[in-house]
This record gives sequence, C-alpha cells and structure tokens, in this order.
Amino acid sequence: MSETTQQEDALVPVPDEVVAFFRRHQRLVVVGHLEPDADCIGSQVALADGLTRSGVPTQLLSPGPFERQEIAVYADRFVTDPGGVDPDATGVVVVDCSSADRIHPFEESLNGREMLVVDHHREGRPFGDVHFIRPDVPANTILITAILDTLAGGPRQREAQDLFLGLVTDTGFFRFLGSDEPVAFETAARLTRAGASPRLAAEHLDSGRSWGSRKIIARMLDRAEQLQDGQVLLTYMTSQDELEFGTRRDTDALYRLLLAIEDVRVIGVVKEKAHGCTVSFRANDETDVSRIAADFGGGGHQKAAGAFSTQSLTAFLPHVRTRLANL
Ligand SMILES: [Mn+2]
Repeated sequence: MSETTQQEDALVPVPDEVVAFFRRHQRLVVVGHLEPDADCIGSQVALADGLTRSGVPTQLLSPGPFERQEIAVYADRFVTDPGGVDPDATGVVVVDCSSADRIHPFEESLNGREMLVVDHHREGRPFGDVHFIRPDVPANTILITAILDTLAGGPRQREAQDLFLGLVTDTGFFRFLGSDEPVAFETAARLTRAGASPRLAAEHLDSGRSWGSRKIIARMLDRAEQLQDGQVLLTYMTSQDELEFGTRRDTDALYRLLLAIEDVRVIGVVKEKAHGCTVSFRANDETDVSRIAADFGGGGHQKAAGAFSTQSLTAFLPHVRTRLANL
C-alpha cells in the first residue's frame, strides 16, 4: 500500500481558532487521560507524528498505566514523568479528556502553556483555552483525522493505522453505532484510503491475551449479581485478583459477555485500586450512563461512562448497588 499525502477535505470542519492554535506554536506536547485506551493513544500518537513531520516537534505525555494489551506496544514512546515535559513546548494539546483531573499528575507541569482540548465526551467540566469538542462524534480519532487532513496533508499510512485502531475501539468495531453516525464510516473509508488495514487492527485487538485475563473474567462472571429482575448487573474485582491474575485485563470481553445476557439493560463493574475504586457503566438501551457516572463525579458517553472514588471497595460497592437498584 502506497502512502498518500493527497489532500482531502476534512470530514469534520476544524474551527478557525483551532487551526490558529496550531499555527501559533513551534513546539507542542500532547497529553491524554489516565488509564488510556486505544482511542486516546491512537489520537496522541497520530497527532504527534503528523505534527512532527510537518515541522512542529511534538512530545507524547501520558499518565499511563499501559495495562491494556492493545496499547502496550506504544508505551515506550511516552513520557510518563511530569518532570520530563519538554520545557520549550509553548502549547499543550489534551485529547479524549472531559475534565482536567483526567491528566493528573501533569496539571502542574503544564501550567502556563496555552491549552487546546480535543474531546468527544458528553458530561464533563470544560477546561483549557481553545476547544475542539464534539460530543456527536463517536471517537476522538475522528477529530484527529480532521486535524491531520486540515494541517498535515492527511494521515500517513502508520498514522492512519493508529487512528483506525482508536476508531474501532470506541465504536466496538462499528457495532455501537446508530444510523445517525455515518461520520465513523466516512472516516474509516478515509483512513483505509490512507493505508489503514481493518484486518490488521482486528488481529491486533483479538490476539495475544494472557491466561490470567481469561481467569479474571471467569471470577468476575461468577461474582456478578442481578438487580432489577436481571435488567441490571453488577460485579467487581479486588486488588487481590490483580496480584493473582496480573494487570493485563480484557474488560471489553467481560462487558460483551454481560451485555449479551437476555433482558440486560445496564451493567456496572467496580475495580479496587491502590487509593480507591473505579466504576465503569455500560448500557444496552437508551439509559444515559454518563448521568449515572456524573452522580459519582465522573462522566463519559450515553452508552459507556465511568468514575473514580477515593472510597474503599467495601464502602463504595454498596453505593453503586443502591444507585443501580434505583435507575
Ligand atoms: Mn474516546
């Protein structure tokens, strides 16, 4: 497949103030959210590569950790220490983040630089100086594709592959999309024209899983409890599980198994962490789980959202159970 630099019109218009932001800065850093997924990492890597080859050296920052199997190969490209931020970078691009706390612990070391936020989340607390926020697009990588089409002559083959991986991550390989989101398919066509291979992306996502990642699914299925006559499911994992089975989870596979159960509308998955708990919600129906997450100080999308709490597992789990029992 040949690389293309052929200019195409951006599928999502990039606001003038966003184009002006990129023209103002000769060095940039790009940062994404804590516990990154492939939409975040694909957005960051493709943007940094596109900008760097266009003459704007761009550093990659991430709070990590790089636990998800599909992003592990990108880990050594990222600076994870806030002390390592390029001192000469005058601008910051924050991607796939709906609130400033999602880039912790980088907030302080990025202070004093102009900040552009590129995001597609629904609930959130707006921050930064310049915004390219489109909750109507199903993946952040769609917005990065538009930026590269506008500013860098379109994505190169490697960039297109990284963007495609993000696009299929946030859309469940297009299975989460409604009939009102053709932009995802238009972007997929645009990226495959630039050399992205859907088959390679699928192989990348569906291989190389650890034995422990399967055993932890078994344990969490075993622990799942039915609320509201089985329309709502809740399960959890402990820090002990992580010691036993390792950190290479495949939570998306667990979500698929739980959401496929008859009559299930909403699921909640709580994970015990070193200093608190996370909770993730997924919906099968029109329930807006970003609102449930917002009740716990988090955010996300209608069908997928999450939150973090500093409470212990034994304190937090009953709160989530009560909230889900009263949808
Ligand atoms: Mn995303």
